[in-house]
Amino acid sequence: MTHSLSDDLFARALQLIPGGVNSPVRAFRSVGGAPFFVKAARGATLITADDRELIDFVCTWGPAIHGHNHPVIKAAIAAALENGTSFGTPNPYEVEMAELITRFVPSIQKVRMCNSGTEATMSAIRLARGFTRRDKIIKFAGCYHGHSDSLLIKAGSGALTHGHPDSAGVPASFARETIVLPYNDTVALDAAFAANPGQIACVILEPYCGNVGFIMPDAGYLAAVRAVTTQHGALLIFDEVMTGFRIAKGGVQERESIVPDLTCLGKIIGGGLPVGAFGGRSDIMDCLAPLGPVYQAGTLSGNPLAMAAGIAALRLLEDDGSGTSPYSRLDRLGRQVRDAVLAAAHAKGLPAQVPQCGSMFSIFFTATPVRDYATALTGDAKLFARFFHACLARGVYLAPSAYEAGFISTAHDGPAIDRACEIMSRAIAEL
Ligand code: KE4
Repeated sequence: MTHSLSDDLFARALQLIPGGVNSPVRAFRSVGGAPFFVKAARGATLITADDRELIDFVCTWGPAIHGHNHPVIKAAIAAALENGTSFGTPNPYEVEMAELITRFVPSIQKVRMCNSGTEATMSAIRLARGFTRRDKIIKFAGCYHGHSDSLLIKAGSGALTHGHPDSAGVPASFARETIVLPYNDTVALDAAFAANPGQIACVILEPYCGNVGFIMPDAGYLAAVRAVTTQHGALLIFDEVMTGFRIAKGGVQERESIVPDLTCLGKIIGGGLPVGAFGGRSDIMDCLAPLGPVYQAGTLSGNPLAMAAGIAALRLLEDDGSGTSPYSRLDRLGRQVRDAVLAAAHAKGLPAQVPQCGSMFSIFFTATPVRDYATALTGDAKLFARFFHACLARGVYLAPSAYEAGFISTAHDGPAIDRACEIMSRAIAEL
């Protein structure tokens, strides 16, 4: 076994950083083995500390929709850097970002920037509780909204009862306020509202799930969630941290013609730098300090470098100089991956589901159609781990978990997608 620079770096990291990583999923715990370290990235490619080039289907978990280190985004950051890194005051970039977000996503009448998706969803929940003066919230099994206490909760026994902590350190009193239900189940949702009349502040969901693998809603499900929240005076929060500007310029809410009350954003709007945002109806957003009683703040919120990068990324979604919409190209690339994997699995006699929409996809080795957390678990995670490493050995990096989504960038268009599909097909054939 050759000794690698990544091995050396990981050994040093393990001494000083819990698990050797600054975010758990990077540790490869669910697929086994040790993570590689990346020293550079460009286009569809990661360059590891040992100079291996990998075709990347993680895209830094979503932000790199234009590929890594896009020259236009890089130039925007460099230009902003000439004037400093952070002012702690309002700056022109924040206004331009707010104008772009509210134009791309019309349900967002006002928006507040923050520094991560976790901050965005945590703040949106607090705002919903403050606006409705209710304490309970509903989330769905398999949906991940970052690591704030109220959202690290899984279904208690009998999903209608209160949740219990999904992490040590979350007080039971917090968990009791979070109801966890099955996704794609309108009966459970109606029952939860009936069992908690006048107590539910909001329903938060990933309208297309990207943290349990990729799962799309049944026809009519999102409309049913919208109807029941309106009926009971609860707010509907779309967590589009992952799907925002990726599934469509206006996110899932544009594609599905659903108008949520609040939307959480992140990833793409930072162009690769740390950003989150939440926004929605003005009457709700105006409850935020300094106007209203709901407090929310952030030292680096609206940071000029992050705003400049995000503005460049959003503008490229309108026109990246290719003469065609990035979304039609991204969907073609997504279908190419889906078709290649399904064909290879079929040839091998392996049951597989490859849900895909645009540039998001995932691969479940199961014969069961995957429509929620329970059916996602029917996927053979051990087989996925073998597939993951077979691809990695041949130069393709998939998300290091059977329960994550894959992401494609416009930079994959061309030789990279063809080579990646060939590698994934061969990896399946040799499983
Ligand atoms: P961050 O706090 O990681 O910026 O965002 C949290 C978050 C909120 N909502 C959705 C729908 C998300 O997907 C995320 C974060 N996604 C994970 C990927 N599964 C980030 C990767 C990680 O945790 O390292």
